[in-house]
Amino acid sequence: MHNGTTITQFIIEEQRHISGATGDFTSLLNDIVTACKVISNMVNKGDLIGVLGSAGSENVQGETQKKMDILTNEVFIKSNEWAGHLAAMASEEMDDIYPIPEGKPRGKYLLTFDPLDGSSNMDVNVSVGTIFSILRCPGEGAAPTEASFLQPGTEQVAAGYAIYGPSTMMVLTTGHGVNGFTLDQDIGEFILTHPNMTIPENTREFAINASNNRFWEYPVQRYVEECLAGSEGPRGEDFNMRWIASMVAEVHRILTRGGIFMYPLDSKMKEKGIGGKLRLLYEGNPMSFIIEQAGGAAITGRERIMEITPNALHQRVPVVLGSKNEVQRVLDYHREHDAMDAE
Ligand code: AHM
Ligand code: MG
Repeated sequence: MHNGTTITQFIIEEQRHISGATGDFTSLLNDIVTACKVISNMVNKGDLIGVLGSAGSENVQGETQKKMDILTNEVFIKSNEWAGHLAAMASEEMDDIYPIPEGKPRGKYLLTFDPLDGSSNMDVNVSVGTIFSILRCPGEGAAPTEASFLQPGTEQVAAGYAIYGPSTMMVLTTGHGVNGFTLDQDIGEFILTHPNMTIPENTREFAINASNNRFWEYPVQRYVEECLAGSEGPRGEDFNMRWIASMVAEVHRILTRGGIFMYPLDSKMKEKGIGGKLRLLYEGNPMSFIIEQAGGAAITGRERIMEITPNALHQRVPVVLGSKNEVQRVLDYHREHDAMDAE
């Protein structure tokens, strides 16, 4: 018998404080949790069930899909389409929105997700994760369209991620702080192990794919250069660096011990006409909600990510998130640079 609080118990108790809660939301979260348990099991079995490697197809963003991208997308749809809580879903792995099919009850929420973020890490057995966000469907029962999803991140009702690492964890916010749960494989339940996760305001650890250095804008180059100069540079302190190429793992580290994560805008993206690497609806917004709820900050470099009104389902944004004071510094560097440019 475990003595901890299960994620279901936690959500039910949290919802009790919300007047007018119907139980719909609790039940939706439960279905998401189930989907993540199924994905955890698949990730864990790996090549034993032949799920590694490429699927030979491309997603809407022209990225090669892994077999697991497609399979985990399917798991999320099957787990969440039947119960009547959702009006539609949107995923990094689907070109268009997925309205709840005819014949199934339609609910009041929208779900966006990246079913397996960092999936290129699957083949090398490094942590991957699932990211999700819940919005209300606007328009009082009207059929959902792509426009229904184009809401700023400040409208999110909940966001979370599951990380499939040495242990499987679920980290969740409903706008009242951030809590982490660890999957007890023996009983198949997520148990509250990390209540009230908070990010230290200061850090001496940064994460960025430094191979893109020559393509970055000056403010990012300046920030990283100063970190690298360490105790001999203007910061007067040595910094540590990490790059896992798995945003979920990166964010999880920051929630655990602080840090700053950056996937900034660069000249290669500008040439391609895209606004960043990471997607606003499936990665930027949910992670920003979690980071802010844990006391951190999340910006594009120039503005708060959650205040952007999306203009397309698969819109991409630059992402700078983590410990508040470092994120503020990156913002200041962009402002100084832009002000000089304007002179
Ligand atoms: P994905 O959703 O296709 O997996 O891409 C997102 C991932 C993030 O998890 C990670 O931070 C980034 O891509 C890594 O990019 P790079 O390979 O350029 O370092
Ligand atoms: Mg992703």
